[in-house]
Amino acid sequence: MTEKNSSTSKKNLQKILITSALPYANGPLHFGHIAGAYLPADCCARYQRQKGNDVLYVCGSDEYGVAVALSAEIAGRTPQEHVDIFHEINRNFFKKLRISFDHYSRTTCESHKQPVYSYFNDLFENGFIEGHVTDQLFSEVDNRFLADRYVVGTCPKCKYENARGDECTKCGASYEAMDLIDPRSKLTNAPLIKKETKHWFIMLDKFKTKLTEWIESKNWKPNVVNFTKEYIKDLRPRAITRDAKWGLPVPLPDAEDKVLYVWFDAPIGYISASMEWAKIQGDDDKWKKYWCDPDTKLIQFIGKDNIPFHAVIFPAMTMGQNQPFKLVDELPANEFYNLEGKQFSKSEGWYIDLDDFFAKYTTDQIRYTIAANAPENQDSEFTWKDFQSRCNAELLGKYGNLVNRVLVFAEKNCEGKIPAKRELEDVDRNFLKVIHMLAKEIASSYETFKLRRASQLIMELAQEGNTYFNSKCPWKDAKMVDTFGRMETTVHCCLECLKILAITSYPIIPDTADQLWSFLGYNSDLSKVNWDEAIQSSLEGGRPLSKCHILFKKLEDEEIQIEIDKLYSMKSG
Ligand code: B3M
Ligand code: ZN
Repeated sequence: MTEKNSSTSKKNLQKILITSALPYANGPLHFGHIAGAYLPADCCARYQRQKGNDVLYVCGSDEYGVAVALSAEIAGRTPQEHVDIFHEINRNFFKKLRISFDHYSRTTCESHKQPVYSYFNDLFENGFIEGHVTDQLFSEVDNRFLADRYVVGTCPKCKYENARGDECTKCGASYEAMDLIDPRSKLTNAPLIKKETKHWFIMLDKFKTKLTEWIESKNWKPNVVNFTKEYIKDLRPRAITRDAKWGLPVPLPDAEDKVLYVWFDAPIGYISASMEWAKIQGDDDKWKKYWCDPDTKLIQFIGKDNIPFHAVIFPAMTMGQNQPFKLVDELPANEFYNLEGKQFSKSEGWYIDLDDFFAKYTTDQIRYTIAANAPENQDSEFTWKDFQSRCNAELLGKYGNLVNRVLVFAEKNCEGKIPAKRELEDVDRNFLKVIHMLAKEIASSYETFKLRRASQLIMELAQEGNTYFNSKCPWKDAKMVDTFGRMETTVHCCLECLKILAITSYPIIPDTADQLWSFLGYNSDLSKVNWDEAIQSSLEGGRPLSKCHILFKKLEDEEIQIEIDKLYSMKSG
């Protein structure tokens, strides 16, 4: 099989820069995060690499900010100790899920400072950052200013009483802590007073016209575009500094004890991660090839709560600084992915123990379940029953079943080799046409970030194979000399279907696809096989197949019931 750096695939090589939101290194991640910004991005990266495109996929831990400092304080650790722990835990979780970052960095790394300060200094010199003395919330008990997550109070919008200092978990409003009604300290519950302090603001209002024009050209999901347009209507200066210790110091003389707001430095983390990647590649400037070329396509995967920062604030910051950096081209923001009707929450005992999960189930089982039910246009959820039926009825019943019956049959009746394709009947021609059409449709689903659709089509592909195999009854043809050739044609066409199945399912279930690829007797690395070339090239009759084994095991009702009982007992415990 031809590999991706052959001459044909080099022609329309597109540079694609993919990012996933940088997760805070202040707690373990769960499948809800994976469904929002990681699995969809990983499938996109894998697919685009298969298409022969030049992909750079970066991410990293978001390590500064008040949320991190607060949870470190609660855990009795220094912020650095705290992020060291969760950076490692989350990195391993991504590995387990086979998220194929080209680089996973962290915002406390050395290479992060320079681009952040260069953004800040440019914006400052260009008149887009201004300092103003304002009232901020001060705790007399603790003798310190408290910001963002250190503050709780009543939401100015929906009047929810336990709203966070920077956003309301109930109605989703985002605001400044000063806007809260009856602000209190999250740590001591003490009431807070207003006290004057100097802060620096990014003058977002100055970008209004430019942002409005820019957003017009975007063909994003309606909810993303509508949210963004609304947000742009009411753009006001926004504080980008905090009275805090944990964070990057504000690079100005009169800014002692002040650090940059985490949402100022975090998105620049996409750039610094790329810089760090380039260094590791031994070519310090290689990142510019992606970030500074207008022909690069920048695709940023995020959860819906991050839309304002990626659709408005970071683009404004980028417009106001001096480097020719790319603005986001595609922003596939996903909705939330819950657990049996409620948000995942470790503290409330509403979660899935991951060590336990991976001791029993495979990465592909969860990847497929999430993809098939991805929160693309509305919130969706993981339920144990859905997991069971995706694994049993789809992965095992359709995909695994086809793989197993075709390969076992070929082993027995075709000496374990790919049989030659003999004379085609209408039914064969039709089958080949349908499966090649499905391959095209799957490609366009990946192209447009529709994982639900891709998963569904993959199962249709497998089902077409099962139906065709049944309808041709190759076991009957194998018994007679004059129909033996007909049986060989059937098996050949089924193997063609399996080849397409391996290639097209690889972005979602890479481990399974790899195995299927090797069952088909290939020793090439499927991740490096060119999508179009491999789909178009015909199978060579006579080439040996490898021994196959069972791809998926059945999940029994009893074991799923145990999981459900455990979830509810953890909750009540
Ligand atoms: N750390 C927020 C979040 O996890 C965040 C994203 C940063 S992306 C630059 O919701
Ligand atoms: Zn609210």
